[in-house]
Amino acid sequence: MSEQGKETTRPGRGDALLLVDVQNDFLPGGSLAVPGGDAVITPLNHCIEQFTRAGLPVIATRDWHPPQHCSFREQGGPWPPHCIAGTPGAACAADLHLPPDAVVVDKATAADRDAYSGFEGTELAARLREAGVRCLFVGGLATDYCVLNTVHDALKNGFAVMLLRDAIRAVDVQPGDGDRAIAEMQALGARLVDSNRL
Ligand code: VGL
Ligand code: ZN
Repeated sequence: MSEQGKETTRPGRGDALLLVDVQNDFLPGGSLAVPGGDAVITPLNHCIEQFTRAGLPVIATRDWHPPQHCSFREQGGPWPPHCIAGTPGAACAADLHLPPDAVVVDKATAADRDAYSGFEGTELAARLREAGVRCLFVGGLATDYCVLNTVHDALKNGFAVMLLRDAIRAVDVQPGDGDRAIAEMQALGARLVDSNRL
């Protein structure tokens, strides 16, 4: 596990990089664009390079909804249609340098249930344990929804969390939602790290 406050926070054995929902629909021009969402890509590419160089796992979650998903407004949910499985909007950002051996975990795939957490209804926890992962470096979209819920469940499942503070962006439906989510994740035990420390 890496320590905060050192000159660098070099990832090592037991660490993995978790990229949350860096998908076209959450980027500028997408159907549920997160303000400034594209700003996560450069810092995440730096992290990918560091983890890949060290031979450490890189995992990407995807929001992966059926066309009539319950979270869509037409179905009475809060969101415009987004991340419909197999569509260009659901694809990971083309300029995110996902390594070919990255593990991709799809979530919220059932029409009648939403899942903001990458751990909900997936094999993520089991896959991480099998790989000997103890600490997750987490970045992506959106701070106040899928990042928050994924970090919550990571900690609940016994993983340490390093939150990549410059590599997350919030929807901010209410102003301050993103900042409150960061404070909540810290209170739960996540530690903040800047990607340029890696
Ligand atoms: C997300 C809203 C709806 C997210 C997913 O990835 O944070 N937000 N679906
Ligand atoms: Zn969604």
